[in-house]
Amino acid sequence: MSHTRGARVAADGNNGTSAGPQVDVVVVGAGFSGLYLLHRLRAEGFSVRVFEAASDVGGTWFWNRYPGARCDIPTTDYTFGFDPELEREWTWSEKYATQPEILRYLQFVTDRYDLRRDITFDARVEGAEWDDKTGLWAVRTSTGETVSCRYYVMATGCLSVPKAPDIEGAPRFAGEVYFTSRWPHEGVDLTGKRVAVVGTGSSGIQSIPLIAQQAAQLTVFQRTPNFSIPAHNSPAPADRLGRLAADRDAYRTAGKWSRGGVPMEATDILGGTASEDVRRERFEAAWEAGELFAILGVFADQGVDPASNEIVSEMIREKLRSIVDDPETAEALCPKDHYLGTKRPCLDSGYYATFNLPHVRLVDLRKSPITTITEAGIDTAGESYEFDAIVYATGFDAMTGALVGVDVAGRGGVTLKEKWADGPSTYLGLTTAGFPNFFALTGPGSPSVLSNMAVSIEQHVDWVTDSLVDLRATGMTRIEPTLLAEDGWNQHVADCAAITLHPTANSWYMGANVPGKPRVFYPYIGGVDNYRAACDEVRARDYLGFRLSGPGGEQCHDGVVRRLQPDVAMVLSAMAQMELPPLESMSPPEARAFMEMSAGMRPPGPDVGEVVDGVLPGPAGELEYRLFRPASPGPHPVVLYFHGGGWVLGDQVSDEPLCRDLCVRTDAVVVSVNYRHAPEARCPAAAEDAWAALQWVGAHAIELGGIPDDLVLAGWSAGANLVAVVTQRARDEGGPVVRGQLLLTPATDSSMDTGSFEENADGYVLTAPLMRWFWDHYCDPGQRTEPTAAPLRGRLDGLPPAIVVTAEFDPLRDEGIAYAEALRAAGVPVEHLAARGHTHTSLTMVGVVLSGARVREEIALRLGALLREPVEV
Ligand code: NA7
Repeated sequence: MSHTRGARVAADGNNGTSAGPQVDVVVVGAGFSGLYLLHRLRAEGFSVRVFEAASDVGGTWFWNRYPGARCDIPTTDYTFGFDPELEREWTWSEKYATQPEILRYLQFVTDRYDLRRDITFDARVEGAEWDDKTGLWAVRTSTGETVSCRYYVMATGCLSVPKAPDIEGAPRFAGEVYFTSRWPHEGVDLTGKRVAVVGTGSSGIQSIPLIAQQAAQLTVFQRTPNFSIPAHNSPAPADRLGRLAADRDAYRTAGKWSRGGVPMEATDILGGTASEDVRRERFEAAWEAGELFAILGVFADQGVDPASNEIVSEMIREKLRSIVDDPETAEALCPKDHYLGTKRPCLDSGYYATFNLPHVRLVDLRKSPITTITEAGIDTAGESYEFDAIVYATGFDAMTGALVGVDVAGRGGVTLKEKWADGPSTYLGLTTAGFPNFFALTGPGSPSVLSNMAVSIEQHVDWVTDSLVDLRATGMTRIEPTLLAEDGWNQHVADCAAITLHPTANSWYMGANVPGKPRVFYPYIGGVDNYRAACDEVRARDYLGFRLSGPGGEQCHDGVVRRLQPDVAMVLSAMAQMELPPLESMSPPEARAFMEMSAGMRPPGPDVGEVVDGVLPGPAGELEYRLFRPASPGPHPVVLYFHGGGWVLGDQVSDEPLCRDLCVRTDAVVVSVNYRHAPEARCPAAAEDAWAALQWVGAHAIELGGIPDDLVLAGWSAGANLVAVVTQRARDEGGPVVRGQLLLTPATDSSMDTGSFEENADGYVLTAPLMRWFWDHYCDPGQRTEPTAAPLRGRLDGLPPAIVVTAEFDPLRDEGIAYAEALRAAGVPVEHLAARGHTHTSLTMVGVVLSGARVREEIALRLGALLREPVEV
């Protein structure tokens, strides 16, 4: 292999005259990502050609030359970090550099690493075809050249294809027309002109104050008001510069392992529970910082909790109202139709104050939509306007526009456009099945636009380059993800988005700005840190989810890199960091005290109408209960609930957040009754108590505010075991009436030898040793096979309908499934809900594991149907 630095000949020694490639790698685009990729690949001895449609390097920063164009990540971070020497040689003049300075920087980088000689400018890549026989790509350019290569990388950026103006009559306008994204290089003089700006995204918001300085009249056409905060531009921020100077590596590492690619101190303060003073203080600090990640991180929960988000949103609106003189204009500028952050917020320099100028006017298109563009200007429903120039700041076909815009044909001639017709599908946001040896940098399914692009780009480039080096070292020449891995990643990307407020917005993150574009959440919102960890893990697990082949052989470690729900993973990792002692290493009283202490730190669960504590008679003394009543007028159906805790831990309040959640979602009275615990009272004491509770609650439904005979039993874990046991007994003893049973991750058998028991023996809170500890305390070995302990071994016909919920990562999963199947076989109506990516405990973590809410909603729907369905009694 030729590893000559900068060689034009492919690494397998071929010059393109025989069956081999002309170059190892073709890269499309010479922006931040294409430049760094070229540098790294070349340093590793690969031959590379870069094609760039523009006449020079720069990508986004070549094209977007509108007045006021700046980066919106501080230059301390929006910069290459791969070479300390480079960092020493370049000093940014401002906190947020202007487009000309960023372009100069990229030109400087290009020259410093002598990159130009491998870049062909003014050459647009129009098509790329994979040949499965030769294992090569043929890349066609607008200059008529076709180049064969082993690997094809699109470094085409996320916001590079301007959205076509989708406004009726646009071509008719006879005056000057400008697009912020294609601003003339020689600049534009708008002095003395009547100018319209259409669009108030980042480009509009950055350019409007400067256009206003020139124009005689400026009319801003706003469809959606956007959140914007002042950039407070200045020299680069002293605190960040100081940290960089003190320890550059540590600072850069912190950026790489941060959520957004910029070192930030994460907060755990929640909007709802913070005091007014704390809220104000945190907001003002973020406003003063003038940084996107600061305003998006005022509270830990503002991206997921509407109420928390609204606190920050309203504070921004207050600021805006205090800046804009005319109250009607101020109100029209106030964003109210989307949550802060669900459309990319802007950083501005004097945007809102611009509307105080006498020659600047805002037209609210929500009130008065554009009907047509005319030869002379713009007609809205209410008025006709005449202009000398129209500036469109109407955005981009983001994330996928540039990728599907090229005719990329993979195996069997299927194009990327065809494959992605219903939305992008990728593995790690970098690769896609059916397109071997193809990589997209900052593609959909990667953090890209939600992150500091500079950091994300370096991570992508390093991952791709390192992979190509690995392939070469092992004699592999093909890499392609498997469908299993890709589907798993798509699911993970969707799971991450689903717990946030993002899917609620009509944003370009959702493809909503381009008519007909599939509505999915395009970027990966799980964080730069988690993304990097996933990519690293794929390599560390020897290319998990990829099929590799070549002269060196073939390999495929198929699998899914992220299977846990993202918030479940976060909780598990936080718990792992606490290095808590295992419960089974404690005595039962110690374990109970520990559980009680942890319960004190969790969110309380939703508000209910009323909470009533009481006692009921049990076989060995009183049993305490706590009743949760809905706010709606009663009487209500009744859910008799038994808590989890392995028959050893817990009481009537230990599952309170879950009980409140059930109460609110089902609009039923939930009565959570305590029972005697082991080892003090061993099996069947708990089941005897549960039976007594059922009889008493059944007989006292009216006093409790319930509807007689409208009762279901519900329980979690050991509590679900008790539900199954007493439901069987109620059948045998002819009452009380039980309309249904909800078994949430139930313990149904004592064998402890199922596949799920083995697979999930460790690491998911309920471990195999803990489960053994529970059984040992609860039940003598001789009794464990009795139906009073192991209801799976009981008679199952004639039981009321069941809702069985199992969690994927739960030792008890298979015994839950077995119970559901056995019930079904016995003729009992069963709804089985398999909670994907959940653990034994995560579904009960109300307000913490947000992904559990979807499952609880499903449960409530089914429970509600059982409760309200008229049945023969
Ligand atoms: P954006 O953020 O997509 O903004 C485009 C703006 O143009 C936005 O206000 C749109 O309103 C508006 N728009 C788009 N089409 C129309 C029509 N037909 N009529 C009226 N208004 C329209 O693009 P930018 O270039 O500003 O910013 C892109 C990113 O670049 C930015 O997030 C930073 O990351 C850098 P809408 O919101 O769709 O109602």
